[in-house]
Amino acid sequence: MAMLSFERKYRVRGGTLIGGDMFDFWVGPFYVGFFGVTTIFFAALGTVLIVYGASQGPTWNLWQISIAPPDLKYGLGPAPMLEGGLWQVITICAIGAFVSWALREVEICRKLGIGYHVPITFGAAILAYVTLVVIRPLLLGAWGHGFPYGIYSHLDWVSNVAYQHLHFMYNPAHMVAVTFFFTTTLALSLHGALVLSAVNPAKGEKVKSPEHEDTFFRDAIGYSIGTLGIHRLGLLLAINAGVWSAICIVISGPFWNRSWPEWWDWWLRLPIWF
Ligand code: UQ2
Repeated sequence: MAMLSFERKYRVRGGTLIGGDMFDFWVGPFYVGFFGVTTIFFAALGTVLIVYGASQGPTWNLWQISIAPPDLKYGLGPAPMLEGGLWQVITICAIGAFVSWALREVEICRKLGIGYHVPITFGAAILAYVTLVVIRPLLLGAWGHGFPYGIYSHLDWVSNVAYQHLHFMYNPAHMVAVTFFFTTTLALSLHGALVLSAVNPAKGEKVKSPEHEDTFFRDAIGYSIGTLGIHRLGLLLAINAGVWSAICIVISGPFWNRSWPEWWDWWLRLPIWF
């Protein structure tokens, strides 16, 4: 790997959160650390359990394999392995692996003396998942409210939950989340296109500088957010996409159990109409 000789300079000791020097080593290009070990452990165990669950199921069709959560009758208690218990253990493994990965990112940030922006932002994605399979089921009183681990089955779950609220897209937090997802793609496409345009000048010309990038947008729309600004904006948009996703699903059921179109009755009830 070509970068290795260069990276060796940044392979600094320390910055670990747990275990001191014990796990402070690399395997090839990869930093391990205590949380590298726990990531491997949870990811491997979770994967084995998914394959075991599939082997006990009715199909090997990749699209149809599904590890379902327990029946609602088990409430917040443990379920027998083949009746949702596997889903419960796999969920623990998934959260263990995701959080381990985030903490391994934190250790790498500490080694390099850089900010924690990457693990914090990954944390927004973890929050959205944990909201779906832990926080909302806890609030509703049964693990059976989590979503099944399968390609088609999780899509069916989304469809069913949406119809339970008649029109899920009338959920105002869902509207905000979708808007953040779309704006994230807009910002990244603008940014990616702008950077590539600057580094791909006409044949024989030198690569262009950020002043050219600023000038393009000042000419086009009278405003440039700047080279640092576009990354701040991207981070803000992406984190909000994850956080509003979590908000829109956690309020659906626990805090609003009628149809989402009905929520807008406050608008029709405004005294300005009569
Ligand atoms: C910019 C800039 C960049 C960029 C982009 C812009 C030189 C390389 C894409 C333009 C972005 C603007 C005007 C904000 C758009 C707002 C939303 C909500 C999408 O000015 O500085 O740096 O990549």
